[in-house]
Amino acid sequence: MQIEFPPLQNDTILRAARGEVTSHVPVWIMRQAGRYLPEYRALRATEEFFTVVRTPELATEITLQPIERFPLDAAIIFSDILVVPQAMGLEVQMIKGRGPVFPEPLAHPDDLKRLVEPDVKKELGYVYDALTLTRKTLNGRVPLIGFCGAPWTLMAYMIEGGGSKTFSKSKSWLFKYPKDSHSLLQAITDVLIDYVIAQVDSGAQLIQVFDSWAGLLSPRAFNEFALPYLKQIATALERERPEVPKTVFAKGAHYALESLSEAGYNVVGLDWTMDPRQARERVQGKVALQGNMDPCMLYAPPEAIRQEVKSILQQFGEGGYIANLGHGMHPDHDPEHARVFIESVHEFSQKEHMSL
Ligand code: 1CP
Repeated sequence: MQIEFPPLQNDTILRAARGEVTSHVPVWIMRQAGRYLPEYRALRATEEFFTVVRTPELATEITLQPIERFPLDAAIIFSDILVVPQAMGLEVQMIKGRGPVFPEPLAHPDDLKRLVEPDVKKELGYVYDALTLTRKTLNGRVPLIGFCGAPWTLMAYMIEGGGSKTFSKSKSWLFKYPKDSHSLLQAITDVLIDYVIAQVDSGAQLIQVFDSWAGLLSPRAFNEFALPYLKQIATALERERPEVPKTVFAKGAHYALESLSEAGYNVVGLDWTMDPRQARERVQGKVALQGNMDPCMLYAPPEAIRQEVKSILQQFGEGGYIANLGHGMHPDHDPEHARVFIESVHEFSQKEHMSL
């Protein structure tokens, strides 16, 4: 049964994702809901991270916090990529000052037996409820983005047990146990496909896949262990829910830009290390681009941020462009500097400014 939602009043991000020229460049920020916002910290002072994620009213409230503050062109559902490993049977704790920790990560291929094939409708139902409530509460102001982690990035966390500098345990699996690695990646992909389709059915209007650790792989390893699974997700979404645009953000994967532009996604997200003009040339108009201001630029004075935004907009040029940072907000960023970023994207990209 299809859920009825209020009509959308601002669809610029959806049209830009399809490559169109829009009245202004749409903008959102990765991690726009989070620790740099005092209202987020206030709520987190009394509620555990995963309690917030699992309580639709709280997840909706936090998703809307940056929307209430800033003229953003999209909301992203407050959740985490690690809810999928949780649903597959691994415990994940959020430790203050350290981030996510798996007390019992996958240490050896024998441990794959510990994973369960989840009933995603049941195990991740709280995400769908949060999406539906958020979409209704947004009341058509801006589109709602759903997301998941990419198979390789999730595998890396499941083996590493948390964040890591080198991710050498998970990378060594690829080379020591290639067959088991493929089984794990396929098992994760199967879950993700059901998961993102159900996100669309619950209210997500664009899906972003985060391959945060793609940059750790060699081009050859990426082509064998990351790309085929990213393609499976895009292909399944295109077949099942073609109306919803798809974005892939493979951080650090410079070498893969051409193949990512042919992987079935509408938008490719860029980190700040890539040159916008060269990226445009390399993707040959096959996809829209998203990004890519260095998050550390937000520590600069407002006028420097404005100049950087102007330059980035000029380098990306018109149409098929979604402004964002090259990675997420940092907890010590000043929210007013995020405002300068967002407002100057709008100011400098209004039609009458484009010719200046
Ligand atoms: O203490 C806290 O309040 C937790 C901080 C936090 C937040 C705000 C975590 C823990 N996750 C989130 C929310 C989150 N995570 C969102 C919300 C929506 C938004 O963008 O506003 C999203 C999209 C994510 C996705 C996510 N989680 C990624 C992919 C994006 C990226 O940054 O590369 C990754 C890698 C994670 C894992 C994770 N969850 C949290 C942390 C601190 C981390 C990184 C751990 C590490 O590797 O060091």
